[in-house]
Amino acid sequence: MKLYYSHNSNPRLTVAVARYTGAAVDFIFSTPKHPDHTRFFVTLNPNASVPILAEEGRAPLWEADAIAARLCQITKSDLWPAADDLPDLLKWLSWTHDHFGPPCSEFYFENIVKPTFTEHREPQEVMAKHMKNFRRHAKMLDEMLMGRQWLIADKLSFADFRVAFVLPYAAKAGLPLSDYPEVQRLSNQLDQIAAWRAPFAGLS
Ligand SMILES: N[C@@H](CCC(=O)N[C@@H](CS)C(=O)NCC(=O)O)C(=O)O
Repeated sequence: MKLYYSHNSNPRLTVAVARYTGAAVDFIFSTPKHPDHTRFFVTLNPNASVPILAEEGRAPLWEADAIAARLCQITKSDLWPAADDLPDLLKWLSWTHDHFGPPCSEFYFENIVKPTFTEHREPQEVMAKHMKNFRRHAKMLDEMLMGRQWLIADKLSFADFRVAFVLPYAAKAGLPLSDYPEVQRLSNQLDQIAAWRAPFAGLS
């Protein structure tokens, strides 16, 4: 079973899950957007993006959350919450994708990805709008974390991994985590877990 990954946020999430669950995967460092490589990657994922999980006898699986689900299924890991807690997991996945993730991704793209290929920067007022959006949702997450260690059933789960997908990059992205002490705490707690803190250890 191969996990095609890069060092960006969604692949990082799946490498962390693979490491955490101990799934027997071969990690394949990938550059799917490289013009010489895209043709191969679209055969695995029509979006030509990573992560992709290629498992013998099954269609290649793309989308980080789906790959996390599959890795937890294979390893029987309780990182994927039990049936009773699935609605809560879906709530946090949906909230991250629709609300918290987009402003995080704007900063990630502007300050981490864009400098690798262009000098163009968004006008300050555009980034200020994204910052307002980030602050609104970070405040909500901060409030939701008060009085609980983890998001679901006070037990580490993939919900914590997903909402935190961009937190390891917060400093470089310019996200003011320290203004949100509970979110900062979640990030610090996750950093106690080697698979999360250093998912690429020993890999290219
Ligand atoms: N919705 C997809 C997003 C996949 C995606 O956007 N992948 C980006 C990295 S985050 C990618 O392949 N970029 C090219 C690269 O990393 O080389 C998921 O959850 O997996």
